[in-house]
Amino acid sequence: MLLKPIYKCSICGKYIEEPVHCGKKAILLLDSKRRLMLSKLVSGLLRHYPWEIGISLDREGWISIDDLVNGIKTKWKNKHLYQWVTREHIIALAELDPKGRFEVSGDRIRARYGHSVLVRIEYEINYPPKLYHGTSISKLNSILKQGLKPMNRLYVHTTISKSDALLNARRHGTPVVLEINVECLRRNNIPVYKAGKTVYLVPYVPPECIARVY
Ligand code: HQG
Repeated sequence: MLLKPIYKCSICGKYIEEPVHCGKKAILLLDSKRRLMLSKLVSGLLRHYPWEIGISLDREGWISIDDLVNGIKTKWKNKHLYQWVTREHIIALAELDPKGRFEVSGDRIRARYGHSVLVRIEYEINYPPKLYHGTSISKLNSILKQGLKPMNRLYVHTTISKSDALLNARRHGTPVVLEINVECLRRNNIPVYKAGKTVYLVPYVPPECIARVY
């Protein structure tokens, strides 16, 4: 994953990915390396292990941004690497996330998808024309037999972007991209939820709804 640095406009205060804004040099807020490490940590904490920094998510996955910052700086096992973190870094990270991984509302933040922790987020039902899922060739036989299951997460994660599916597949081994027949999901009364910019969640994809294997 390649992430651009995040800057803050010295005139209008907007968070941006370009070093110049409003005709002036902007202030560097997060370089690429810090942005990536903070994004991975916050994703992990809000999806899988909030207790590692002594916080718990509410029913809908929310946590106060101040509690998150404070927990990272005082309780995270590698806290010495994160003493620079402020609430502004968290807000900028969430606002500019390319996949819409995070949602900020007032003083709170939550992950939009990816959870293994039990949360109930109300998503909009949305059946796009096509969906893809990236996985590895070693899992293919089992998937074609049993369908796509959420495994350790609350939902099966799919995407409208074939290239995102391929990127995700590469995480798992020899990449395979599955095309899902969305009409088939609808016929089977299986809901599809829009969770991120390109990420859609499905409780289960039966084998007969897997249309093609790339
Ligand atoms: C596989 C990234 C055997 C499934 C991505 C996958 C995503 C089966 C693995 C998000 C199976 C679970 C989540 C079956 C499913 N038999 N294997 N019946 N059913 N599997 O990591 O979808 O960048 O929990 O194919 O873009 O890879 O982090 O899920 O290989 O949206 O924001 O079980 O993570 O988003 O793996 O990735 P994961 P995922 P972020």
